[in-house]
Amino acid sequence: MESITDLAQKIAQEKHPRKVDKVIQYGTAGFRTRAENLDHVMYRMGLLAVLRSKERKATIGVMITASHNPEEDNGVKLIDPHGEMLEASWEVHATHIANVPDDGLAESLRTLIQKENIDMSVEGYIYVAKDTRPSSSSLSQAVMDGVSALKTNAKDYGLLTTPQLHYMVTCKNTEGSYGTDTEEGYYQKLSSAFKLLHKNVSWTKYSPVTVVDAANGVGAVKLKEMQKYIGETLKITVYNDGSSGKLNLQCGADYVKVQQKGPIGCNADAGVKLVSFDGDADRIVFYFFDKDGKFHLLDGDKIATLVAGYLTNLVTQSGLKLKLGLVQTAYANGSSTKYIRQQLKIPVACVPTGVKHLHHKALEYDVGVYFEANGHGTVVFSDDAMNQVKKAASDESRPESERKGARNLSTVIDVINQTVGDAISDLLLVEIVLCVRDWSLEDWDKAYTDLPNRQLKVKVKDRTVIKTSDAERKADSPPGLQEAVDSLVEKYPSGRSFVRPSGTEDVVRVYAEAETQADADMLGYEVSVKVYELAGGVGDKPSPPAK
Ligand code: NG1
Ligand code: ZN
Repeated sequence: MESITDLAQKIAQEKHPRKVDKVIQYGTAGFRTRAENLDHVMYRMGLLAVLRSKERKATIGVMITASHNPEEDNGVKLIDPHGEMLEASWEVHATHIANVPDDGLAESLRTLIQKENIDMSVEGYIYVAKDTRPSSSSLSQAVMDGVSALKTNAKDYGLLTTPQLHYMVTCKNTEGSYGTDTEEGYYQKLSSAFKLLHKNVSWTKYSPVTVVDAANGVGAVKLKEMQKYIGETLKITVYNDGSSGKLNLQCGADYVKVQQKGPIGCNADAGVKLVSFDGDADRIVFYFFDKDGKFHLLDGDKIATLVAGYLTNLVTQSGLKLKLGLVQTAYANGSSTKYIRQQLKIPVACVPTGVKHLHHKALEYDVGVYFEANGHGTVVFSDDAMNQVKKAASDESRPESERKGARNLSTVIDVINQTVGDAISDLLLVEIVLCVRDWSLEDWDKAYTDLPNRQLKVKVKDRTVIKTSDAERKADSPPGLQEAVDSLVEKYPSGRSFVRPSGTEDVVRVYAEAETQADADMLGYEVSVKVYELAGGVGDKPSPPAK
């Protein structure tokens, strides 16, 4: 009799053969490449999700998206039981299973089952969702085929934002204690808490009107849905909503952050609160134009400081002794780090790029705020902190002011999607803080001034020749590169620069900041040239900044 793994291989050969030889890696955000090369990978990730589910004895999520990448790309990532990113050791399994030749698939599955000691009689369960890319439907079907090849059931949510799927997985695996694993459950939980916090606050400078560029992605659909639950409390206008433009093309959080300008279709009056999501709505940035038409960006660093400042106040008010910390990456603007240390006086840690590193570090605090400069981030509360807050909120022996602080804290927790960065949830969270503080975006922006900065990409033959340490702030190889960067940095007041291989694109990223934009641009350029020369640049040499 044919075994189940042989059968899975047969289906792979017949319906989802591997047509590309190029090895694909499970990177910082799962597999990501041109959509036409992903069918076999999707099928195999359906298989792998089942094995992970049986091994963990829990529901596993599979999200089909390539986030802020162009529409032609797609990708897939697995979501572990508590809504977190797939464990690193399984990333290695994922890479192996995705790349093995068709005729070796059954054997590889058996080896994995044995290695991880998986009890195949355990019933697995898979949650699947996708973004709005044209390729997502058929790729999602390939995942479903993989799941059913191993005789396992799946729930296909259809379109969801990435953070919504993380949320569903967590709800399911906590048997509802985190929330209800339906879209309605998600909107209800977040919007009720939001409305409660917004109630009875009066303002003069805050504006409950927000204009959102949804990157022509899934966030548009879901934000419009959320608006129905929020009602009049916050008036959201959505554009770049997929009705005409292309996904992530000249729009979205990544475009706005990297280009440091508004997206296509953006023509707002001075001071209007503007927001961009990315293609799968796990990133958010805010911005506005001042009276002189100058663009002001409030990125992930600014969101982190705003939220951390607010939570610190609530913690103090509640009288609870909770340790709050903030986590950033090397991309965090130097001014933000200085502001957090000197003004907010909150401990701040720096970790390598990639949400899993930030999330993991944030869990070390009672209240861990983490944000990448690009706008991906959230807040995590330890179980103990959540219990303390809940208890304090109704503890009659505490003064009313402390109970009020704890009550507010407890409600804020429900606005936050703790499982992963979530543009919709972060939007509501920021609105609450701005409203309570009675701040316009100008007021928020005044907290500190970003050092001018520049992000560049350099194409090299093999980006893995660049090895980094010290949370990616130092390049240990190729030889001589770090020394070259150091001596360039020295030339510029407040200069800082680092290089690292991207985990999602075949490029080396260069970051530079300095006291003036011209210096940041020049430093970025000079470092790019060094990368090109010392790390095997291909194609055109980096070109100098336009004068
Ligand atoms: P890479 O391509 O490894 O730089 C980018 C972002 C990360 C993270 C991932 C996942 C920058 C500089 N890098 O990673 O922060 O968000 O994508 O989407 O923004
Ligand atoms: Zn994204």
